Amino acid sequence: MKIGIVGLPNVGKSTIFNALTNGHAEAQNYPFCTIDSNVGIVNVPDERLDKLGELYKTKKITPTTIEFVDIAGLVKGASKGEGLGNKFLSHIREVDAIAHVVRCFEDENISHVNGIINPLEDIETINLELILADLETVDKRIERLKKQAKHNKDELSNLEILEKFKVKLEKGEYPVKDDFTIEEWNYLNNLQLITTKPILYIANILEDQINSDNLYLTQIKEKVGNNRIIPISAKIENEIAQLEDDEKEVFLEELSLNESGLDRVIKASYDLLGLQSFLTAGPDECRAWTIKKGTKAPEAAGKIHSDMKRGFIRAEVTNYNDLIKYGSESKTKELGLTRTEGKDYIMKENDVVFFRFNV
Ligand SMILES: Nc1nc2c(ncn2[C@@H]2O[C@H](COP(=O)(O)OP(=O)(O)O)[C@@H](O)[C@H]2O)c(=O)[nH]1
Ligand SMILES: [Mg+2]
Repeated sequence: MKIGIVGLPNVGKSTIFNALTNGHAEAQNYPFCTIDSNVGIVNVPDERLDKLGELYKTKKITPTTIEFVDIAGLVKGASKGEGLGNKFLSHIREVDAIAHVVRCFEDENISHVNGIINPLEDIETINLELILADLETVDKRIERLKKQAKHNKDELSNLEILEKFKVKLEKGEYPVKDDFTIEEWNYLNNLQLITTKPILYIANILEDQINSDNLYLTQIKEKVGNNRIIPISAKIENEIAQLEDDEKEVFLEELSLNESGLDRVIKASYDLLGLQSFLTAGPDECRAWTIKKGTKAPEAAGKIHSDMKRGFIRAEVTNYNDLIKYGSESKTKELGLTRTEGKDYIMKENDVVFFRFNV
């Protein structure tokens, strides 16, 4: 899974990217300092793995990962070639979801492209560029479909979907899933469009306002909805990223936070993308694997190895909480809490699984 971090220059994208990846993307006070997109792989925090590790006495803990890309160069007019122009667009097309960083911090030493902090206008500016980019893609495709529809009537219904989508874009409205049927949305989703990708907004706010009401934050919440916005302080996150795990907890407690903002970003991204994880556990390794919600057992087995999918026989499934509660697999088996599931089983959150397969 790949998430692209976008936003106007100097909003804190690279600072957040660095904190997320502990990496080396440059964070500097220049609008276009990150010319190439930076890619970083991040572990998805999962305390269940540590508990399973204790239970199975293994030190090998392998969390599942998310890839973040720091995408620079998005400014007003970018879809027409301003800033880094269309270069950013190809990077955004490749991601599964967008994390849109919005500047809510005031700092007179750090310039804002428009000279003034105005999160709502910033969101509009970026979203309009994305809309314009999609409008171009859609126009081209409509032209092509019109020609094809003369020979192939099936394309007529696709043409209708695209026309409906285009009407939205032309009004400057950001398309939302609810305006389309599932079939329509699925079709649109396969077209490498940008505005159909799930979006999460990250409000970068001042370090001393992280626990208080922030006017900007309230404004954004009203605009995009409560569950789409994650307030964080890039400065604090950067400090947290430098700490060891036990120091981290103390630091978070001092700030009256129970989780780092980045952990919240990662978890929210999971929800946003309709993803969940399942677990495998044993003396050799305890590991989390990412799947889409609704994935069936053989498909999930295929995440581990294609042979496991091909030769799938059954899955032995124990709920993580049962396993922790009763302390061992033999106990959950004895109590009938370890179930045998077949190929139509839909994986659930908190499943600890052992797959049986033929080679
Ligand atoms: N005061 C303050 N400065 C920040 C914060 N986040 C980023 N900055 C600074 O703003 C400047 C631009 O940040 P950067 O991450 O490079 O922005 P980008 O252009 O969006 O990648 C850098 O000098 C950062 O140190 C913040 O939360 N508070
Ligand atoms: Mg940057």
